[in-house]
Amino acid sequence: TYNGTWKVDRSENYEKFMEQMGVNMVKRKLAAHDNLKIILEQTGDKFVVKEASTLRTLDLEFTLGVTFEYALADGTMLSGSWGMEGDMMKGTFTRKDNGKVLTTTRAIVGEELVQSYSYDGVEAQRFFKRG
Ligand code: MYR
Repeated sequence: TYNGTWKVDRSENYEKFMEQMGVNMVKRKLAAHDNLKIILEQTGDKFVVKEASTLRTLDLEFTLGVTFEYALADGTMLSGSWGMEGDMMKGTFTRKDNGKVLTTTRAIVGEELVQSYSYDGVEAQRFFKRG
């Protein structure tokens, strides 16, 4: 189950990923140490997400397979949805400003939640531990 509180422990290639996304250096440096905490609560197909970091706090809801809008911390708007592939969450989102696609997955690996990100040929991962 994805339910629970997840705190980021470490990231791989996240700064390169943000650079590809067009995030400027100052914001990348801040975001690299954002202490991101995600609280996930799944009921059937519906997820409630509470996101808290040094950058912002945000509450949202989505239903698997249903398109919703999501604003990144720098205001970039995405539109897309999450689905399930086996036990893995797979999200496909499109940037509203340039039409490019960002794909992301969430999987439980051992004790960790691993989120992967892919955009324009660059991939990154963030690893979360239960908090
Ligand atoms: C959620 O389930 O947490 C809400 C939807 C997430 C959409 C995809 C998030 C991608 C975040 C990428 C960070 C990029 C920083 C430039």
